[in-house]
Amino acid sequence: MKRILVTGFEPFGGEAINPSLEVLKLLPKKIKDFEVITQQLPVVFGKSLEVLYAAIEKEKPDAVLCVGQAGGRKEITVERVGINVDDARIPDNEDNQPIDEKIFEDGENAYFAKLPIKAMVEAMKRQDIPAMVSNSAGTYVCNHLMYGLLYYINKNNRNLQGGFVHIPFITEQVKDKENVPAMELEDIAKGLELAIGAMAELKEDIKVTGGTIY
Ligand code: PCA
Repeated sequence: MKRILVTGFEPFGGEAINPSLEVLKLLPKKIKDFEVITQQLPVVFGKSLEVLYAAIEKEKPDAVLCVGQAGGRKEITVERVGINVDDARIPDNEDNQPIDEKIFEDGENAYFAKLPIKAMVEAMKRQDIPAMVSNSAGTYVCNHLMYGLLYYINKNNRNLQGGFVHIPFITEQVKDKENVPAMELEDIAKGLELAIGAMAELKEDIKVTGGTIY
């Protein structure tokens, strides 16, 4: 059986929870022909990647899907690209706040996700889970992790499938916030299961548009 490593982040930015961590608890142990392994990561530049690399070396997965919270987004967004820059809007959980620093000096400017991103989005939308392709994972710890994963894949293990999914706030996080979109945790879990199912079935992506003007 193939193995997929799915990661989630600890809370950050003043939030009590991070849905990316909560959702790991709801994922089935098996999805299609993937056995699911989960890993919690710190919201810390550098350290998040160290923990990710150690988990990859230990578990030797066939695929890695990293998940993070993107508060304010309405849909589950499958990220297309990771870029070689850290530019932190707020300090991370250990008070690091890099500004315009390269993640890896010897890395490309950007790496594309090694995932069938369109097929993952379509699998979710078909079951009425709001989903779209995102063309920017930002410049905080999530982009740092995505870029670092793809750097690792490009340098060390080209057979590994890997990429990143951002998820919205869940309903309980927006009770005291005005006009901030959210999804039910159960729907996010269902969406991720469908997206991972598409990863299990496809190496090549499907041809549908994921372009946006903004
Ligand atoms: N979201 C942050 C980092 C951790 C998380 O869950 C981000 O989008 O960069």
